[in-house]
Amino acid sequence: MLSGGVGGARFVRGVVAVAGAAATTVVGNVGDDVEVLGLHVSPDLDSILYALAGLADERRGWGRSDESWNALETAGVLGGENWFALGDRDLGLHLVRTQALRRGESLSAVTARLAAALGVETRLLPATDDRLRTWLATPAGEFPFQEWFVARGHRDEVDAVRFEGEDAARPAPGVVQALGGADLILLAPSNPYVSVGPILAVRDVREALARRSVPSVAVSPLIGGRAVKGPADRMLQRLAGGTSPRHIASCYSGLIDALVVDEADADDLEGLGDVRPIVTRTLMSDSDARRRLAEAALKAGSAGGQAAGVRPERRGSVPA
Ligand code: FO1
Repeated sequence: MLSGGVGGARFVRGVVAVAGAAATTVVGNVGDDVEVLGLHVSPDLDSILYALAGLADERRGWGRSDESWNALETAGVLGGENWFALGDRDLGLHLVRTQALRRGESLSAVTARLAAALGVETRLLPATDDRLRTWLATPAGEFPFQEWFVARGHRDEVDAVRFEGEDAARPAPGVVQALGGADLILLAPSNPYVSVGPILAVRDVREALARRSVPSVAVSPLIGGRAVKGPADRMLQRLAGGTSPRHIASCYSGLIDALVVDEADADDLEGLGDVRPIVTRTLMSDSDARRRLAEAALKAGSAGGQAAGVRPERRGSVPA
């Protein structure tokens, strides 16, 4: 599964509940990684880690539950950075990760260690160990992802998205092998531009997906053309020309065989071409809803007879 943070992490939990931790590999976005107070923060990897470890703040969708903010408050009083809310519990993870990276450990190696320490059995791989950063061009100038998203509250319309480092970025160890050996590939209901986009900006990852021999199923992050949270709808409107299922599918041209959309979008399924629509309820309001959505996506893949180039012997082999 390719996944961004908040919505992606919820979907990852559903997939793991249905398919099992050992059967699932998650490739996470690192384009919104940021250095704050000298610490390396990987928000999307952490949202997935915390979700799978049962430590996530479910309402916010990022950071940890039962969080306190004493260190951040002190940093603010002392004139340090406090625009990016790092909680006390969360900070512990950033300290360990940053120290490991400074010692020369790769992001994928330290992520695996953190996952194991938190009891997470699902394999979580960053898309790349190399530096890859998302930048947004807006009428007010170009901003790194978190400056646009958090500091400016993603209020600026986006004219273009750029991935610094994409030419040199190689997939992290295991990513291409996971895609090549999968029974099914899922694209989580994450923002196609800034959450899945940076993963696909790693050339070898995109190429592995383009030459897949198994079904690839994306889940739309929009319901009735609107984002549940965040700027995905505004970005699609401006960059793709609309917020219908076909506009989502256009972000993944040649990379998906089916698109899971909400019932609210069922009347708007024209223009999908070869992409098979699967209509279901996509709002992940609780664990049952997450599981139902995961089941629909897994079923879409295992019944993927219309997918071009699907190896027949691999169909239907997804554990459920
Ligand atoms: N999102 C916010 O809107 N404001 C924050 O202050 C903030 C802090 C933060 C700290 C750690 C972390 O793992 C995530 C955090 N997020 C925050 C979420 C994050 O910016 C975005 O949700 C993702 O980068 C987009 O997927």
